[in-house]
Amino acid sequence: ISIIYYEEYSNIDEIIERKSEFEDKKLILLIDDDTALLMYVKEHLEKYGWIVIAVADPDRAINSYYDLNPDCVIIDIHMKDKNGFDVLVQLKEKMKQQFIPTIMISVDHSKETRMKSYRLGTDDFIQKPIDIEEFIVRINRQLERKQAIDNVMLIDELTRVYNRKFLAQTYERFVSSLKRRRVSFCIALLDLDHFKQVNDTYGHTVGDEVLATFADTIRKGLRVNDIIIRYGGEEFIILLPETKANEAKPVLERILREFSNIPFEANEEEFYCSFSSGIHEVQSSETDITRNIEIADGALYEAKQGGRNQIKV
Ligand code: GH3
Ligand code: MG
Ligand code: MG
Ligand code: MG
Repeated sequence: ISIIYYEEYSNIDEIIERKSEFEDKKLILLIDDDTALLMYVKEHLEKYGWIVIAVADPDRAINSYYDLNPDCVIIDIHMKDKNGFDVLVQLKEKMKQQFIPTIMISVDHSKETRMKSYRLGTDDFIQKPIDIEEFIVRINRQLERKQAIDNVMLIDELTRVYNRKFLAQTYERFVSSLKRRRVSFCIALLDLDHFKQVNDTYGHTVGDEVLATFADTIRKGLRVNDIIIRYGGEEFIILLPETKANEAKPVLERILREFSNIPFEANEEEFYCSFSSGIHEVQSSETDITRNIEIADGALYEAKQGGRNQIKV
């Protein structure tokens, strides 16, 4: 990473190539034709723990937008070959329904320029010369807004795990690191056993409690990098990075033991639940998401056929 840090400005290809290394870091795309400013800002922001992609060529930034997938975009309004407003409009088109905060920066902070920026949909406007302390605070505020919006959009309310919308992008990330670094990952499909009976006997509210407890138990039993997704009503998908099937199985078995020992109470009665799971280790020779989920589903089916309350690979 240190190579990228102190270059004059960023090597976009290298950043795309190494993106998975700074997955947990915020990525800021900074577009300005003033390379001295790029260097100055980049150095300060990176001290703050963000990754800054500093580019002087706006078209290059626009063309690599999807690969970079930044958390915040900062655009200079007055550039040699291109108007920052046009860059904003073009990027906004690419962002579609996704929320990515944008900040316009300019020496010209006339009301007209500011109003035009806001009308085109920018989230903030900061005048040059840049006061770096204030700049950092305002960027941070935008990053927090984005985080809050992402959390609402991608998290299932009942179980507090990711919803289905999060699956495709996470899966693609795992596949790209499988291809690049040859590290396998596993998909586990989990489905509560006889859950319809729980609802029928104790009611939907109790069923909801069981679901929430199920998700909590999965969460407690996993590592921080494992991803839990509510795939359907009482069906969950876990993506386990850098994990082989023979490593995933004992993890799931421990979660199953844990969960099946939790007493639930309803109608002055105590009852227990269990789940079944199918695990599949994704291979670089077959990376299609639908196909791989199908294979995990096949293993889940076997677990159900084998009497439920068990894990199959
Ligand atoms: P199996 O062991 O074969 O999986 O049996 P099952 O009864 O769990 O399977 P089935 O797919 O027939 O039933 C799933 C039930 O899950 C049906 C549906 O009412 C219930 N369900 C789905 N989403 C929710 C939810 O959000 N809350 C509650 N309480 N129930 C839900
Ligand atoms: Mg300029
Ligand atoms: Mg089901
Ligand atoms: Mg079920």
